[in-house]
Amino acid sequence: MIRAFIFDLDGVLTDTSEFHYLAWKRLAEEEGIPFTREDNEALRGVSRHDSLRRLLKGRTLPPEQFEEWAERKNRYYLELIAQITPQNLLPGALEFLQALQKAGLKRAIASSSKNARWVVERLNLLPWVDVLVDGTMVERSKPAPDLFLKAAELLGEQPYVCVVVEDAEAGIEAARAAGMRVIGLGPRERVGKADLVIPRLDALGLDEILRHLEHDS
Ligand code: B16
Ligand code: MG
Repeated sequence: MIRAFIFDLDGVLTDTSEFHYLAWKRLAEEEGIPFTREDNEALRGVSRHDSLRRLLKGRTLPPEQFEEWAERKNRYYLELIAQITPQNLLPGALEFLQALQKAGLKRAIASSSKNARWVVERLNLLPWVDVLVDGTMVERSKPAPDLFLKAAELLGEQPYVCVVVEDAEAGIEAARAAGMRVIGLGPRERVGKADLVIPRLDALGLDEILRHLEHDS
């Protein structure tokens, strides 16, 4: 029985992952640290501080400098997302939320991002979800299950009736740790550990997705 869907934000409902990449890249160039698109793949769904630790690849910084770098990256990110509108929704995102609402299924967004509320407001998505959980509301970020468990709690549902939609390896791990089924969006190398892998949200209809997930459980 499936009663609720919990969506990741960056990379699932909107493509802010590109803006995260450009902001980290700018910081890395300023500081003379090599940083490629491939390096950025490992940062999907990972919190700001954990991302900076990965970008540093074992190098350490004094705490104050670490904070300054994290804040600088965030400033660059905020500059890039200042112009976000509902046109930045990924194909099928709004339609999928609408189909869920029509089918009487609950909807939440659970993002590691501390900027998630602002982005969700700009995308005009608040009317389509029951619950929004962001990186300011839990201690541990993905791959810990906390964001998804918090979303289930606020939805008033048990984890086993929830389905997570994720684009990140860390997010899929988090959903599994929460005891939820998970749909992976993107290439198998990245999201192959999900229960169902699809290239993008508009690739399958809701009925077909539910059939796949219920058949496999
Ligand atoms: P912020 P998600 C994640 O969002 C991003 O995928 C990840 O790249 C980012 O570092 C993280 O949010 C924290 O974001 O710096 O805005 O707090 O994929 O969980 O929606
Ligand atoms: Mg994501």
